[in-house]
Amino acid sequence: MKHNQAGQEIIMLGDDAIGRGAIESGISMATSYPGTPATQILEYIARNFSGNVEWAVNEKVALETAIGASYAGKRAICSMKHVGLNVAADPLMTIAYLGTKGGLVLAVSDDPSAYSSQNEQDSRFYAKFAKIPCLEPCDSQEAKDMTIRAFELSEQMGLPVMLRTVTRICHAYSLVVTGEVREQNPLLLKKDPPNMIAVPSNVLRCHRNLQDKQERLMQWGAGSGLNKPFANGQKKGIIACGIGYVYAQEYGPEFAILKVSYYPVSETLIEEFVKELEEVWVLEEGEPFVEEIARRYSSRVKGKLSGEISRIGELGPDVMTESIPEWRESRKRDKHSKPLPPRPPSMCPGCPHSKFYEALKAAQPAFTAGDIGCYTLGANPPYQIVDTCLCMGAGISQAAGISKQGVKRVAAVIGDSTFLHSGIPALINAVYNKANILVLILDNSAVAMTGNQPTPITGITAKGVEGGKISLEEICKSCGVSSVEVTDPYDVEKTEAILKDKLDAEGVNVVISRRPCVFVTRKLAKMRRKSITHILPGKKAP
Ligand SMILES: Cc1ncc(C[n+]2csc(CCOP(=O)(O)OP(=O)(O)O)c2C)c(N)n1
Repeated sequence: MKHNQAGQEIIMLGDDAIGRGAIESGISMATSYPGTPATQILEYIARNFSGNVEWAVNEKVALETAIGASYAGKRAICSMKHVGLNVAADPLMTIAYLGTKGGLVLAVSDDPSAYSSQNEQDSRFYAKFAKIPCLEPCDSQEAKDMTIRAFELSEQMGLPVMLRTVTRICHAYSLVVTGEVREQNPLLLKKDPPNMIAVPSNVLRCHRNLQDKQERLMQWGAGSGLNKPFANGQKKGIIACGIGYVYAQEYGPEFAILKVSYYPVSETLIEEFVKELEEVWVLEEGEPFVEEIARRYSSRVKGKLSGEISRIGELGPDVMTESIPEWRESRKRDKHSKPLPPRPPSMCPGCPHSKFYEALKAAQPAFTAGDIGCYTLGANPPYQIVDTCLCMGAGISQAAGISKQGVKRVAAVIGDSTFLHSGIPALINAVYNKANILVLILDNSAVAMTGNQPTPITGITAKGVEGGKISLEEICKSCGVSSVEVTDPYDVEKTEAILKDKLDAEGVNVVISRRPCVFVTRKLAKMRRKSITHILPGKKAP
C-alpha cells in the first residue's frame, strides 16, 4: 500500500484525501459510480486499499451495496457526484429512517458552475431533506479529517453522514498529514427486522427515532468545534461555509469570520455572530442555504438573496471585491486577473463516436434523443445530430415518447455505461409499450467521459482485475427487442447502410456500435509494452 505510514506530509488532491481518510477510518468497502468531480475518491481507494472497492452500475446500487456492508457491522464509503445523489435519493431517504450499523459516509461532490455537469444543484438540501448531518471541508487536510469524523459521527448516531465537497476541493492540491490506519470493524451481521424492514408498521417509529436524533445532532455540532467564530470586535463579518472559508481569509483581519463546516447549523450561533455586526457577508457554494438563516437575525446581510453575490456559478477569491470599493480598485491594478479563454470539450482525434456520427448524419433520422457521455458532443458542429440531453438514461424514454406521437425514424443514442446505469428500464419500457424507435448503443469499452473507468461490458473491475462480464447483445435480446445488430463505426459505409435500414423498421431495434475509445486502446498497448497485465483478462479479483 502506498502512503501507508502515519505522520507523512503529502500534497494531496482533495478527492485523494477523502480516500485516505476513509482508509484511515478502517473501511471495509468503498463503492461509487464515476462522476466528475468525485471520481478520484474511489480511484485513490482502489490503488491504496486491498479490500472491497467497487464501481457500481449506478449510484443507487452503489449506496445500497454500501448499506449492505454497514448492515454487516463494517464501515463503508459511497462516493458520487451531486446528480448521482438524485439517483441514490430513494435508498438515502429511507436508510435515514432505519438507521445504519457500521459507519456509512456518503461523499458527495457538487459542481458549482457546472464545469462537468448537467446542473449546479446544492447537495446540502438533500442532507436537510433526509435529516442527516453533513460536513463540509475547506481543503484537503480537512477533507481527510472530516471523513474520519464523519465515520465516528455515523456510528455514534446510527445515521449515514454526508461529506459535501465542491470541485475546487476535490480537484485542488494541498498539504495533508497522514494518520494511523484504524482496524476494520469485526463482522457483526445481526437481524433487526424493526430497523431493517421499512414497512408501514415500522415507518412511523423509525421516523420518530430519526426526529429524536435531531437534538443530538445539534448537540454534537455544538461540541464538535466544526462551526467556529473568529471575532475580535470587528464591525464587518463573513459567514464562510466550506471553501468559502478560504476565500474569506483573503479579505483580511477587518472581517470577523464564522467558519461553518457542519450542518445542521446552530441558529443561536449565527444569531450571536451577526447581532453586533454592521455588515455580514455569507460565502457559500450553491444556494443561499445558511444565508436564509442569517437573514432571520440581521437586516444587514449581503449575499445571494440581495444580489451582491451571484446565485449562478461558483464563488472565487474575487467574490466580494466588486462590492468593496478599496478591493475593486486593487483588483483593477492586478494584471494577472484576465479570464482564461474558454476551452469547450471536443471529440478526440480518432474517436469512434465521431465516425459513427458521420454514418448517422448520412442516414438522416428525424430526431435523435441523446444521453450523457462523450457522445453528447454530437450535438455540436460539425455533427449537430444529437437533439436532447436531460439526465442519464433519459434518451431512450424521450425517443419513445416522441415516437408515440406518430413521428417516424426516431433514434436514441446512448453509451455503454449509461445504458447499464439507467437505459435498461427505458428499453424494457419501450418494448412493453410498443414504441417504434432505433436504439443506438455506442460501446467504446469504457466510461470515457469521466476518465476511462472500466465497465461490466469489459469485465474489468475497479481494481483492474477480471470480474463478471456482461453482454450488451444478450441484455437487449432478453428485453425483447425486435433486432440487435453490431457494427464497427470505422466502417462508415456499412454502418450507414444498417442505420438506414433500421430507421424504417417497426418496433424497438438496437444497433450496437462497437470500437474501444482510442485512449483505452492506447492504455492497453502501453501496458502490454511494459508487460503490465493486471488489467488484462486472466486474473481473478482478490
Ligand atoms: C447521475 C449521473 N451520474 C454520473 C454522471 C457522470 N457521467 C457523465 S457521462 C457518464 C457516462 C459516460 O459513459 P458512457 O455512457 O459509456 O459514454 P462515453 O463517455 O464512454 O462515450 C457519466 C458517468 C452524470 N452525468 N450523471
